[in-house]
Amino acid sequence: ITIAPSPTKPIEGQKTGTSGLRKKTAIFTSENYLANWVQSLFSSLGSEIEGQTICLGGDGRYFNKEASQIILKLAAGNGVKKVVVGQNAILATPAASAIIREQKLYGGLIMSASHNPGGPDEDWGIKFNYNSGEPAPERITDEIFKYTETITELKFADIPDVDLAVVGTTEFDGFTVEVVESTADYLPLLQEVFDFDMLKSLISRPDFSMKFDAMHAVTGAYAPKIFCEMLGAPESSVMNCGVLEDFGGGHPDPNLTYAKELVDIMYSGDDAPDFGAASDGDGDRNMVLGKGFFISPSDSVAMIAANAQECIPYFKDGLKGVARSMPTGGALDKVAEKMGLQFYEVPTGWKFFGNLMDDGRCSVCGEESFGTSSDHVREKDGLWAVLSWLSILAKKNEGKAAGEKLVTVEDIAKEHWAKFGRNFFSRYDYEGVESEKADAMVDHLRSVIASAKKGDKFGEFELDFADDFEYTDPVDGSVASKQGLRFVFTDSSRFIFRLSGTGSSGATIRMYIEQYETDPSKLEMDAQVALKSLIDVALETSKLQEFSGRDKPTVIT
Ligand code: VG1
Ligand code: CO
Repeated sequence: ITIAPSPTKPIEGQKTGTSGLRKKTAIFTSENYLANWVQSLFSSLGSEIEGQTICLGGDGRYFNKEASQIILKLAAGNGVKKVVVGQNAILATPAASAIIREQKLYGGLIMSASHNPGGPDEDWGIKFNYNSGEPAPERITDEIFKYTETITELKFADIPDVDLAVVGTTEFDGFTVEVVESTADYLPLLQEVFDFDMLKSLISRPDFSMKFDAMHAVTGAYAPKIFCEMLGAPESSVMNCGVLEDFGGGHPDPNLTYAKELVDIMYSGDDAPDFGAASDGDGDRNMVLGKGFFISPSDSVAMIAANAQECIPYFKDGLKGVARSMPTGGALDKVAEKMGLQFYEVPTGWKFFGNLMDDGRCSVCGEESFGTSSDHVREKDGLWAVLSWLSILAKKNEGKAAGEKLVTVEDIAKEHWAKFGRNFFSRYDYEGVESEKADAMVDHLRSVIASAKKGDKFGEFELDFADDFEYTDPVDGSVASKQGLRFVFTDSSRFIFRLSGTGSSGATIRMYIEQYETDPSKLEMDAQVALKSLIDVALETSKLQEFSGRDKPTVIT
């Protein structure tokens, strides 16, 4: 291979956020923008990367195909020996994690802006996952950023574009590209984790129906195969499974606002399917619904954890421990307490779970942002969460005669609340706020925290403490600070504010509200009603409306 180095100059602002580098597509397609970041990644890894194998794939969004060719040339030019690429450059985020782990690769590159819309006028993104399949830790992303500030040269290999549409191997002198099916390693892994025969016995029942919405994003390359071909669901059980470069113009974020098509179907009355689910752009998020019933993600992880050992073969020996991100509702805490499991609270973003899993401390973890997964990979995994819920339903309905009433998603949730109490949870997102206004609100909240003391009254709530969340990793001692402003009250109610780190422009303010309830007469209340007074207190304390000029959120979860 000959290298045809090309000169370049540093480009400002290539700093990684919560999950990789995300910008408007037009920024990424501007001269050398992507190449600079990828070269900086390889440079920061130095001689470590030489002779190694990595994987490459993405969520199928606009620019992924062109980006793949740029990345392959840089990989070859920087001494990478081999790149395993998903067919048509498609790999769901958890599938990439599975490939890295299964094939013991050095790492992988995932081209995705996740739940952000795609297309020439929308978003693009990229992230690096390391050798246990986890999103690169901050020590690596910080290093990449340093290189982006001083970069002078791009080490392109002089090789032609590789056809990524055909499964097979292309050999160059000292560099190999292997195109694999998008389901490679991942599907076999899911078959090990779950009992597919048991799942099939539920899904093929005439008195059970489901609907999975791929939102025209990456799980479209997986769902028909898993649910229809392997588990026997009719074709009508999956929707929007064509993987489109612009996700059909939609916002591939599985929540009550952006997955409206599915939500309407699930709330259409008695004829609605018994189970509904959706996944995001890159297949790491999930939303789970019953017939006319929404499972909040904070509850979902807790309910999966509580039922895992009984219903999912992978967990037959019990869980090693559980973890959630700080803003996630505390339902999981209650499960850990009752079941005597190790419990961890980490900052937002999946990268913090990896160390705990590698160290054997945690099996199941989740975030309120529709992310749930386990240590079968080192990413959140939308299809895993969906199959987990289906496994719980399958187990609870095993042996039921035709026509007998089936245990529903709603039954499972209500039974859980009766046993553990209910953590009412809601998140308000204010998208597209001007950055200065959002920053001013954060400054204001910091000053409130600075003068707050235990016992202070916030409406009817008495303060226990208020702080800016800081996390010390119990495995490697690394510290992540300024991870969210939280106000915790003596009855364990909380509200939390943080700014999103996954946007491509402007600011998104996230407000998280939580209240714990054990009174049986209140367990089935609507979350918005139950949380009303705390929401009012949070809005008042933050002066959110005053600072942002917004009188209502863009998305409510
Ligand atoms: C959001 C979520 C966070 C999640 C991250 C990546 O981050 O809040 O929980 O891990 O997205 O999800 P932020 O910084 O915007 O709040 V995904 O599906 O992009 O990989
Ligand atoms: Co995602």
